[in-house]
Amino acid sequence: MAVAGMQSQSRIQFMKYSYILFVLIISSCSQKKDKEIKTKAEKINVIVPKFNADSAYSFIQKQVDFGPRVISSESWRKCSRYLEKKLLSYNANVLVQKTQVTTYDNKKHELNNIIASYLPNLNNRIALFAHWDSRHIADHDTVNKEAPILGANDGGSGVGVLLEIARNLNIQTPSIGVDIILFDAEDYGQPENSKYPVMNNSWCLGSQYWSKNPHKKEYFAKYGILLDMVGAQGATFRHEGISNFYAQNILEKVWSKAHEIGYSNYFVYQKSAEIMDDHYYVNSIAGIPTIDIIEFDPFTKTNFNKHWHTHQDNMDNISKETLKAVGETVINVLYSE
Ligand code: AHN
Ligand code: ZN
Repeated sequence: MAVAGMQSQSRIQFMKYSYILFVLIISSCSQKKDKEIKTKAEKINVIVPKFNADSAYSFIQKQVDFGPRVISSESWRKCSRYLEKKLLSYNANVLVQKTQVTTYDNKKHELNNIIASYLPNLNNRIALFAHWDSRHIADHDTVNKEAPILGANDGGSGVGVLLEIARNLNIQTPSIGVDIILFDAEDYGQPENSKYPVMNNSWCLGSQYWSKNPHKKEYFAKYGILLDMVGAQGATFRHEGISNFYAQNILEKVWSKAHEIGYSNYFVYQKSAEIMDDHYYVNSIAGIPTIDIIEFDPFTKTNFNKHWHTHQDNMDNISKETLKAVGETVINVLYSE
């Protein structure tokens, strides 16, 4: 009896231990599974920070409040300092690249390219561009043609979107390096019927300088996105000719992201003419494949925004919905890398 009792006791003990072992194996298996699912989910669902259009709008207001940002002017100087400080406050590495230029009207001007870098030591980088100066004349207006413009959309909007992206880059580190490059003197180009002798390459002086003298030796970015006139109500963007020549795959990448997140009304799959803009020099001199997201208006003669180079390019020309469409698209592209 005693032997038989012991036998049944040890059988019970054996069963007990095998049960514990069984539970342990099962739970460790399911833990492993959980982990696998989590890493997969983390890879698929990258958390994209929220682009705030009110914030982008306020950054445009701030620039416009300085007055026209015409190169070498007092408003221009104040705005340059504001942009530098703002980017520093978002913990970027900030560098102001300064030089002197002679414009088509034979004047000497100062030029400040403002460059903000995130994760500067990474080789895998994306460059985001906009111009921060505003035009010295209103040559497409009917009145006050000689007075400088506020350039809320033309100049202000691209910078506003990029400042809001900088605010987000500071909150959530992306997996690639990002450079935000604000070109100066894009808009001091020679007007039509100018009394001065024709000057080639009179536009985009800041991007020409930077493309020949990048802020860092051997600087390279795998691609670039230029934002120009990205704030007007109902704006549409097409596959601009120069972008399509140098960086068709980047157009595809950006447009498909825009469609994926619901902005097909803004980003139209249609080719448009070549536009001389900062990206031309970034592509042809610096060799960085770069696209231009620039408004295409089918109803104007120039195909630019209806208030282009007029005094109506003020805050009334800015729509938060458009800023959101562009900002969310670009930010989603960045965080999908
Ligand atoms: C042309 O006038 C052909 N390009 C000028 C591009 C531009 C001016 N973007 C903003 N302002
Ligand atoms: Zn312009």
